[in-house]
Order: sequence, then structure tokens, then C-alpha cells
Amino acid sequence: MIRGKFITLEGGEGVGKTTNMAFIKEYLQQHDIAVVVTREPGGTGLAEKIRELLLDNDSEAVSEQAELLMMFAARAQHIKHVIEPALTAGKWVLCDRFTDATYAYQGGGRNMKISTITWLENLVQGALRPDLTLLLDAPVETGIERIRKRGAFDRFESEKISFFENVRRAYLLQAELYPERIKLIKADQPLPDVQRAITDVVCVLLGLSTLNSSSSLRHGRDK
Ligand code: Z5A
Repeated sequence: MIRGKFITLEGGEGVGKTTNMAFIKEYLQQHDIAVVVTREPGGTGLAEKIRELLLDNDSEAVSEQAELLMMFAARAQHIKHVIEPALTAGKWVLCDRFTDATYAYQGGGRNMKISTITWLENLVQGALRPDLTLLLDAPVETGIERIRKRGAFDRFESEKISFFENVRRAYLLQAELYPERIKLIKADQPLPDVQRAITDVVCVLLGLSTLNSSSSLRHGRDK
């Protein structure tokens, strides 16, 4: 059995991760790839409960250490029960956020020590790293404007603009540190252009030429 590929989507609020997860899933399925779509924090029963606790705006103040450890507790469950079994079974895993989000939010946003995050990453993940990370990047105001229309903000979304600027900077630093794995996608352009850029990157992982993959997607959509 050939091990599946692990693709993660990253970026700040409202950059279009959820929207483009569905697009990538469809694209992979058109190429006969079995895909497991999941998210962090979350992806298992217990990890989704941890997510609820993390996003709850009315809970007691969550300490930075507690937040960091809860992210990795959820991740440990997710890897053991969803990600590893799927990859081992030859399925591809498409995940809305993973550990780059921890470097961005807990590292950049909360100013937690990077060495602590790396220590936890090694403890919880062993050698597991994504094969490809799509980092959707847009000015903070663009993302916030998009999610404002959705209504009430969760605990993270209620942070100040400076927090999100720090998160964005930390994400861009991750992309600079790991240029082979993390591909930057300009997310403040019309959706068809964002999706063309995503296709260009994903088709390399599939071993397809850009032209072939774009046209096969168009045919699929025209049906
Ligand atoms: N978190 C953390 O701190 N540490 C960690 O390790 C992990 C996570 C793993 C989880 O929330 C929170 O956990 C997250 C970080 C933290 N903080 N927050 N907030 P989440 O995963 O649900 O993240 P989110 O950023 O809140 O998701 P989101 O707000 O749903 O954003 P999105 O998925 O990127 O955007 P979207 O829903 O696809 O699009 C938003 C709107 O924009 C929607 O109406 C779209 O139709 C529209 N859209 C999308 N693309 C476009 C384009 N190109 N043009 C115009 N309009 C567009």
C-alpha cells in the first residue's frame, strides 16, 4: 500500500480555507484519489470537544499554556485516530489548519516560545509533517471584513487587529523557513484566480502538468 499524501490549508481569518477545502477535495476526487477531509482543532469526538472549549467566548480566561497544550492534546487524538490510519491506508488527508497554525497563533499571536512549540511538535507528531501546505494570505482587514458578515465572533476572532497582524507575520515566516513545503497563495483576488493558483500547486504533487489538470477540472465542472 502506498502511503497517502498529507495536505494542509493555512491562513488567517476569512482567507478562504473552508471554501477552498471543498474545491481541492473535488479536484482530487476527479483524479480518483480517496480523500479524508478534516480540521484542527478537531477531527475526532474528543478533539471536537476540545475545539468547543478553545473557541468558547464565555469561558474563564484560558491561559496561554493551557491553550497551547489543548491544541496539541486535540492534535494527538486527531493523528492517532484519523490522520495516521488514513495515510497508512493510502488515502490522502486534507486538513483545515495544522501545526503551522500553532506557530502562527500561539507563537506569533500569543508570543509563546518557538522552542516549546517545536518540542511539543516532535513529541506529538514524531516524524509526521505535511507533504504540502497551502498558505492563503491576504491583508488582515480583507479577512475580517469577510467574516464580519457571518455574525458573532469566537474567542480567537475577538482578538485585536495587532494579534492578527502578528499571526500573519508568523505564517509568512513559516513560509520563508519551509519554501519546499509551504506554498503561498494570494487570497485577496477573485475566487477563480485563487483556485487556479491552488490547482497549479496541487497538480505538481499529483505529477500532472498545469494545463492538463486545469482543463480536466473545467470539464468536470461543466458536466
Ligand atoms: N488555532 C490556533 O490558535 N492554533 C492551532 O494550532 C490551530 C487553530 C489548529 C479555529 O478556527 C481557530 O483555532 C482559529 C485559529 C485557532 N482562529 N480563529 N479565528 P477555524 O479553523 O474555524 O478558523 P477561521 O479562520 O475562524 O475560519 P474561517 O473564519 O471560517 O475562515 P476561512 O475558512 O479561511 O474562510 P471561509 O469560511 O472559506 O471564507 C470566509 C468568507 O469569505 C465566505 O463568505 C467566503 O465565501 C468568502 N470568500 C472566500 N474566498 C473569497 C474570495 N477569494 N473572494 C471573496 N470572498 C471570498
